[in-house]
Amino acid sequence: MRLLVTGGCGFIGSAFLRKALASTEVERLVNLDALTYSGRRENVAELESDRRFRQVEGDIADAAIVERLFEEEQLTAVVNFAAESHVDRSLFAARRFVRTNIDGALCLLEGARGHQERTGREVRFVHISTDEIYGDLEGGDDVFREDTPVAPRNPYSATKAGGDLLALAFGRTHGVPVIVTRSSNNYGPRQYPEKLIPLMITNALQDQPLPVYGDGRNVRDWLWMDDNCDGIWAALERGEPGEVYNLGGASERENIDVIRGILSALNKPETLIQYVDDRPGHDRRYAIDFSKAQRELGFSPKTKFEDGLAKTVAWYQEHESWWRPLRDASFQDYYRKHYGKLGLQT
Ligand code: NAD
Ligand code: TDX
Repeated sequence: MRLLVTGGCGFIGSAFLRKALASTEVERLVNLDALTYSGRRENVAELESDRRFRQVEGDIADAAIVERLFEEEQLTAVVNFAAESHVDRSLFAARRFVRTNIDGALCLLEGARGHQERTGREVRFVHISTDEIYGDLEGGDDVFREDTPVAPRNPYSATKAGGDLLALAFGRTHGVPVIVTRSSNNYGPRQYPEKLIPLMITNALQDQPLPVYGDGRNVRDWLWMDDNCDGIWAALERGEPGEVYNLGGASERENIDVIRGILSALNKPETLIQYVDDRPGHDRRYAIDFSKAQRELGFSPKTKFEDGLAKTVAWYQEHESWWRPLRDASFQDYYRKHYGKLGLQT
């Protein structure tokens, strides 16, 4: 396999790169990453000595770079992780979400299609989507299935839905063997400390308040990032072109319970919890039926949430040098500037 991974300097992409390099099937591994605020070169540092690995700094929406990589590397597969990934940021800076999550996905699909047409060889294309494109579950026992209508409710999920549907359309209209995975919330080491779990851990480690949106009773399903990567790898190897696979963690939790778990693991007081205004358009509950991936890909989420959370807390405790520079003055400015505008106090 001659594989292009995009967004591999981010949280899930870097875990996937480590997994891919451990496989003898991979003859060449190229990581195209624009190194935005959430892309960290240090996340792939340990891989750079492997002669199969090539790191390229560039934008997935740049057609010239994408076409050049297909030519130079004679790629046979793509896994597209690159994205603007934070819902809160999409509330005040949606345009760059359109550029990366829609234009960027389109550019990679065009690149794969062009290469197939020039060489007559197929390019297997796994597009990483999200359960957020299904919208919201108001409670009860309902779950997202692959045939649940797509109904995104915030700018992030709307742009992810755009990329997802374009990918499926390219499979049908242009014969690119596209497979889409839609996973629930990932957690684990190296997640940028703006997302719920690492934000709460790093705030608690600094004895800063933990900002809980609304009543804290919104529910997310949590998937250990390496379990997600196992599912993505199986989709790359064995997924049926044109199909969508939900990947879930079977670990639904209310936010407030996740936060209490973090405080307890760090032996910090619950007085650090601070209820703040709700996120505009805050989805109430996500839950996912991943039986299709179990049946067809042999996927199963192996990591128990409490074990994964303990490992994550320990990682942030031991890797202050990784997260401390990310919690610097510009991070603070970002919160002051934008959260005020959204009516969120932190
Ligand atoms: P992340 O923000 O940690 O990483 C994103 C990476 O993409 C970064 O390395 C960044 O530099 C790179 N990137 C951004 N724009 C780019 C561009 N235009 N060109 C090239 N590279 C670019 O995100 P993550 O949490 O690792 O998410 C990875 C993927 O998984 C995303 O597609 C996201 O939508 C999806 N996803 C994430 C979760 C989650 O809980 N984190 C859940 C479901 C799906
Ligand atoms: O400070 C906070 N306080 C809070 O209560 C933050 C950052 C979040 N929250 C709540 C909002 C959500 O209910 O925690 C929950 C999780 O929030 P995020 O970590 O921002 O994730 P979410 O909005 O659920 O989106 C995530 O899952 C789907 C990822 O960021 C997406 O990339 C993925 O597609």
